Amino acid sequence: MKLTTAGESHGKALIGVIEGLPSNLELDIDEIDEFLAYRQSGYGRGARQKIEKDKIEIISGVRNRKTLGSPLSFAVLNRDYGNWKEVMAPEGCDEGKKTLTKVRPGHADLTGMIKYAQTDARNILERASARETAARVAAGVIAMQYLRALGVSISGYVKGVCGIIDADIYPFERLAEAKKHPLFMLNAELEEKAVKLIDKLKAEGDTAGGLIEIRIKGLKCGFGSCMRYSEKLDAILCGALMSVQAIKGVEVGMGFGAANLSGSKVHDEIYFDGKFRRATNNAGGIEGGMSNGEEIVLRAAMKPIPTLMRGLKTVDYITKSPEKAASERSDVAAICAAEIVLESVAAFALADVVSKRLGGDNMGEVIERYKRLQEA
Ligand code: EPS
Repeated sequence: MKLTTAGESHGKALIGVIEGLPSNLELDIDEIDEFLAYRQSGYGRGARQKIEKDKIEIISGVRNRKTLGSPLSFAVLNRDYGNWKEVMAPEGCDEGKKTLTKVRPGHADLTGMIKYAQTDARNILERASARETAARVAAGVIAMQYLRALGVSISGYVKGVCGIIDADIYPFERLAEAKKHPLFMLNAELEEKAVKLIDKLKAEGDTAGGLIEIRIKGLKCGFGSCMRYSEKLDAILCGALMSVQAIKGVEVGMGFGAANLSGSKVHDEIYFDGKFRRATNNAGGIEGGMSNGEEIVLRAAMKPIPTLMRGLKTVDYITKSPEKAASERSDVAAICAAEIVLESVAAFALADVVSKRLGGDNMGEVIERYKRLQEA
């Protein structure tokens, strides 16, 4: 399964093309729109989200809400394009308006300008922008629906905001509740603190990042490979999470914590009760690069948004003089958006792994082949 995305943040639309979907997958289009709305939500988002009302428009590959097995293409229109047409229109526009040369530390601006030989960071930031993730969410929800047909579910929540960390461990069934909360956190007291912190950072013209946990339940053992490094499930899933804007660290299960403990405190002891099971899940559901049948647990660290209203020190790319970095409007925190995006990219990456192992031209075939696999 392959996804190509296209589209600029203030261009006409975000576009996605998915290749490799089997036929007869029943799509819940309302759910796709629901996730697109979740991606726009969350405390700390900026004014742009009041303009956009993201919705998927499926263009091909689906008839009467069922996939045809042909490439599925879709668009998520940018409402803001109406306000940006005169500086963004592919058919001709005034490039001199809305230029950005006071490059923002932490953003793609400076390196992108050098690499792509541009004198206006707009030609970089329009694509580097996290608005691109709307297309990845739309595709990711389709992947979730493919996985759900096999009994595999994905969920997640925000575990921390700018140092306010929820150390509790929650059962999978509770995670969905998080989306009803302003910061997708499950501990109301910590969330209230985080909301106050975001208010403070906003007043100071500053921004926040955070920590997100993604979990996958119901995946049978043996997805991934211990034979070919390029097919290791942990590497594939972590690569997918790291491909999301602003993600700077990822871990599986106990992750970085495992480096500080001895083997007897890390490795999950095995028992048999009709199925092979582990007494704990420090491995996060992946051993030897393969799913082991336990829940998959992934965590990702998001850096603070690099557009600060107070502007960090930088230089102007053209004049080379010291300046404050550019800022027009910005999110203070986009941690909830990131949570939705991470669920989506994990789903898409996993659907690709599953479809490579199972093949299948239609959903009936895929489901039948999955059923035949040993549980654990
Ligand atoms: C972004 C800057 C902001 C965000 C945007 C990502 O956009 P604008 O410059 O138009 O205010 O709101 O994210 C989205 C538009 C979105 O839908 O996620 C950036 O610089 O990455």
